[in-house]
Amino acid sequence: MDDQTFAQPAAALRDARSVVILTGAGVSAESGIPTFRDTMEGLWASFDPQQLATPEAFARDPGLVTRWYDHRRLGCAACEPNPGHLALARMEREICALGGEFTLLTQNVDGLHRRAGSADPVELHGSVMTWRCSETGEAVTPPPPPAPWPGFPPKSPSGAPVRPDVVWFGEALPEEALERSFDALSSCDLLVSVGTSAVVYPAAGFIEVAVANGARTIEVNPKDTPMTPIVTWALRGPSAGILPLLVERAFD
Ligand code: BV8
Repeated sequence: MDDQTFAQPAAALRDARSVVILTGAGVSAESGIPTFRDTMEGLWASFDPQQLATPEAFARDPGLVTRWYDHRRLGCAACEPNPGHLALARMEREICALGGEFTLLTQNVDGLHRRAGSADPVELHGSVMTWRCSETGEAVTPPPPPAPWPGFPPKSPSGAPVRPDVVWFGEALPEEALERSFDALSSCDLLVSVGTSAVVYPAAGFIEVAVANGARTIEVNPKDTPMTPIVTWALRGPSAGILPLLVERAFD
């Protein structure tokens, strides 16, 4: 990718006064966390994430579903933020130092943005690091990684199965996450979409909302997505390579 490719998006980032970032599983790919569209490895190769990430799957087989999520919890805990996560944390500091507003919306449940130093990521789809009683909603703390739950499904003090604090297909996103998202989207002048296939709603629709509100948009992804036709700039490549270059070009 030649230097000229970054000139305009970097200038737009430097001049932006209200930035929204939307990330998907691709931003964590270079940390070693498989994306949803990668074939899942090992034991999970024969399962479809969209079949496991539902309340129906949990009701049908809470043991299998919680075993899958605990495998992901420990996998995420063993991974480190990559240069793409770190570049987003620097971008936030630079924009805020210039008096601008910055909101990071993530579809990821791996906790890597917070570990990379992002101040207050909006976890649209929750977190695999925290779990709760499936009946009372009360928090139930999992064993500290690398220890797995002792048994599956884990049970809460009330005896009900414990579930991960993630949003499953068919479940509503947290009210506060939606409010913060639409509040930021209503006034943003630049949205950067990173590592998302842009097929899961309502998150994918946030890109259309930003465009409709007059924001310019940057898409960072090795491949085209259904939103590519409406973005201002498409930066084709892995985010761990692209994001540091974009941030350096804008702020160094
Ligand atoms: C809702 C948490 C309504 C769990 C996730 C029928 C019934 C019910 C709902 C629906 C329905 N039909 C449609 C819907 C809506 C549904 C939906 O959108 N379905 C899709 C499949 C059509 N949405 C929902 O159900 C949402 N809720 O609508 O509620 C409602 C309202 C009121 C009351 C009740 C209900 C909830 C959706 C959230 C589901 N939970 N995750 C978990 O993690 O297990 S979704 C999960 O999949 C992720 O969070 C993420 O959102 C999505 C995967 O997308 P990506 O993150 O983009 O990852 P993906 O693998 O797809 O792509 C990776 C990308 O990275 C690729 O583009 C690739 O090119 C790129 N990449 C690869 N390497 C790199 C890279 N990019 C950069 N650098 C690299 N190195």
